[in-house]
Amino acid sequence: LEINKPANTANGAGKVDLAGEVANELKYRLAAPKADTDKLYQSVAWSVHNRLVDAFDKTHEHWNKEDPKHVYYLSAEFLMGRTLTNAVHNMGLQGDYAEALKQFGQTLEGVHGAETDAALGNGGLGRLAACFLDSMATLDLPGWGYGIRYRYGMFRQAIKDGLQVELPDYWLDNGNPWEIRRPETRFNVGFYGKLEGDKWVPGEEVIAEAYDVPIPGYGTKTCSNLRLWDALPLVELDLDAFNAGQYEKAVEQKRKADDIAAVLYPNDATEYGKELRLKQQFFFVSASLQDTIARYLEKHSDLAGLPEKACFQMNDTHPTIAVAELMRLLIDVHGLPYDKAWAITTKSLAYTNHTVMPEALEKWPVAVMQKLLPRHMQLIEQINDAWLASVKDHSASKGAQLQAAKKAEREAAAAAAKEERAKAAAAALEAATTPEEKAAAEAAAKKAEEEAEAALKAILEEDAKVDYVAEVLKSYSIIQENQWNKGEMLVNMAYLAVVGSFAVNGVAAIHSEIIKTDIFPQFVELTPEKFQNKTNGVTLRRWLAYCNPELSALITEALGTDAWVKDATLLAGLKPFAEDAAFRKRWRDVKFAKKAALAKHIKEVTGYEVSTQPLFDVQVKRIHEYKRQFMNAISIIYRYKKIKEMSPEERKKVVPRVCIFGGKAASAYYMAKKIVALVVAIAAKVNNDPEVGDLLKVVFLPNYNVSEAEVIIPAAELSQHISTAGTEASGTSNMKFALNGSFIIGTMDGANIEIGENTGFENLFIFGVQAEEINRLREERKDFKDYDPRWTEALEWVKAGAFGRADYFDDLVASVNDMTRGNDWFLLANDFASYMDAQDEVDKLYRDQEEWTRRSILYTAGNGFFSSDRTIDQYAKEIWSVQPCRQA
Ligand code: DL6
Repeated sequence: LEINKPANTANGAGKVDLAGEVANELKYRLAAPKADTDKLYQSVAWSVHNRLVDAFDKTHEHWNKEDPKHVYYLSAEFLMGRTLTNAVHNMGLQGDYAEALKQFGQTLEGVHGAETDAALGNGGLGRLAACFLDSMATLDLPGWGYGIRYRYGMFRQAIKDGLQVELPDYWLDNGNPWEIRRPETRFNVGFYGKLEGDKWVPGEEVIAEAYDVPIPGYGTKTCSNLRLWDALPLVELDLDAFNAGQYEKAVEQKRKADDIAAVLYPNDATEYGKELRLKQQFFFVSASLQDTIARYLEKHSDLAGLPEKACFQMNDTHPTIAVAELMRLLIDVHGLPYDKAWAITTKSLAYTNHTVMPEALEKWPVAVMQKLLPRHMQLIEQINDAWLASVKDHSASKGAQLQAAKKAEREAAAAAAKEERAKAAAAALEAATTPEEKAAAEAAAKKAEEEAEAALKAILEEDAKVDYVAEVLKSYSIIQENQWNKGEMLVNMAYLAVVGSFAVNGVAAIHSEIIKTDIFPQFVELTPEKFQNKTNGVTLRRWLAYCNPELSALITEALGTDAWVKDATLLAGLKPFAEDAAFRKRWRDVKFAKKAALAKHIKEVTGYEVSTQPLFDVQVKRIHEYKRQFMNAISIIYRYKKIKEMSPEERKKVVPRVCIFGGKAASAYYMAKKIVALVVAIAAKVNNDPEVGDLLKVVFLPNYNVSEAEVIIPAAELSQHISTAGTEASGTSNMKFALNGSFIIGTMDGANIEIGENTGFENLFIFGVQAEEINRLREERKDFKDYDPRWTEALEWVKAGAFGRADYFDDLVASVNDMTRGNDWFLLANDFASYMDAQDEVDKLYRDQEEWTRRSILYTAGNGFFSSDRTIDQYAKEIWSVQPCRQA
């Protein structure tokens, strides 16, 4: 059975008895006594696995023969979600498997839910990596992902007694049909130890063992690879120690290896957690680089040619130790001189920045680095020295310029002050009526002049002592002092990445500008050509075609082709249909069906019953103060309070809403956990208030993940992307919602701006201040007390304990409402009034369902630009120089 030549077409008719194959899997692999949904899912999955292996082998045979340049996407996160539906559809085999399943009285949709998500990621960054893999394969680009096979994912979120609890995510419990273990592909990775000159003798070693996850492209034979590493001990059981009764010591190596591949982002609140995180990063980077070099050397002998065959894209700072590790491998293992190694490294590495949040721009203490990776620290120092030497002249002239500019600025200020004084002295002289008064005025003026001159002289002398050249040079240094802990030196991993890469990119137009002006301005000055923008995108396969088959069918019917699944620009052809009342009715019917499916899901998961009539208003994303779920929660509290105060007549005018939240709070993130608790508490109160009924319901859906998103996004009518302007690098769920016809209420931040440009800003509910105003506002707000009364009223209610746990919520409220305890850094109070006004506009438009639907269609029609196929095509052409390599 060939992919994209399904058996039920003339091409491949009857080649494989799929039902028989499924039955074989059931009997021989699973030894299942009966075909329940779970076992049937597994059998189908194993059968699809066979197809994937075929496609994988053929693709790699072809690539092996052609030897094209590859891109290697190094990422600590891959948020893959479920595979079955995606794989079967991408390979064009859905008809065949549906047919096969009929013989078991089942459907593909029926077994789909039995699969556990592969949730090896935290949020947008990991899901982006997964979308990129889908697009690379679809575009036939030779490319692999590289990451870690976390045995317990990140964590499974549950709500217990109104609070988030974190549970292990046992996603591998039933085996994993989507991976191929490669015991023959193993590399040793060392840590700790000592340096003997330049020679590193690691004190601890683990084995990295490869698992391949085939990635089928859509509408192509290409099936690429995500290679994930598991960590194994060199010695699983130390028998001598065991026999000596030292049981813990006997399994110590195994325990240490287990820790490395256990969970994503172990809580780094402790020293051990921090070190483990760096250990994980180095572990997968080292294994991946060793692996690619080994494969390169199977065909080539001179490593100088590596950049013509391999490009490593570093996904955020997590894999940036690659700069030092590639140098180490080239110098220590392959015997290259430093300069040659540096030339290869800087031609092979590229870096994507995904955040401006200081806490997420990793900086490792030199002491930790020295202990865990002494050779790498030595190399980073060498890289830094060479780098600083190369910018010395530039720093000297920039320092001198700065010094001269400072002097000129001081002198200009002094001259202006002198002029003012002269005016004041003239006025005083004129006002003086007696000779004594005149003399006193002249003396005062003279004295003021002398004092001002002395002050200027003192300032200029102080300025002259400042070593501007050294300051400028310091701003370029990869190794910097910790500004919060004087004396501690840190390795700035983003700077290391910028210095070690040939390209640096942001992920949305505004973000790419902000990183140039605020994060890396000094580097931009030197090499402006290195800095690029690559606006994110999402795969339309998973995020429209497969998660919303009903809307897909309608789109295909309207456009007369399903080619939009691969060429998203074709969606623009939907625009005229927005004017067609009959089409609008069908569009609404689809949305209604998806809302009904979500309502059913909400009932199953939370027990809450929600009507399908109200506006479905959604905010799903990682819980973070900058994303401002708290502001949304406060607006809901206000809405609730007002509904309660209304007369029955007034209530008739209310636009009913179901407000849906989802998202995980990082386990050590204190405030984020309180935000989750507040939303859960609001839900408990509002949903049980008979006075409010269907006018307002609030839902927190626990354990937000890819599969949850696939149910939520198609049902959304309004989605919230309300980060403080300048803080959300891009956002990618905004693209998924828009493509599914959901309106956006949001700030001028991240990709919202480009979505506005594509959809027409008149169709978005934009509010809040602009990114350029943020710094000034943060300064001004130091004594800000002029809160919007709606804000104060709602917050007072929380403080008064209307939602219980008043003490527990106290510091959450204080963080935005009490300048002595928090400074409302993310400007919630500031943006609240315009947010509420935008919400009123939403209600107004929702009352006009025809107009609402018309614009909803324009969202889908307008946003084909946000296909990850477009993004990946740009990366391939403008950064990677990787060409498609397609089988005939
Ligand atoms: O680029 C993918 C994704 C963006 O869409 C989000 O806006 C951004 O927050 C996320 N970045 C990260 C990095 N860490 N932090 N914070 O997850 O990347």
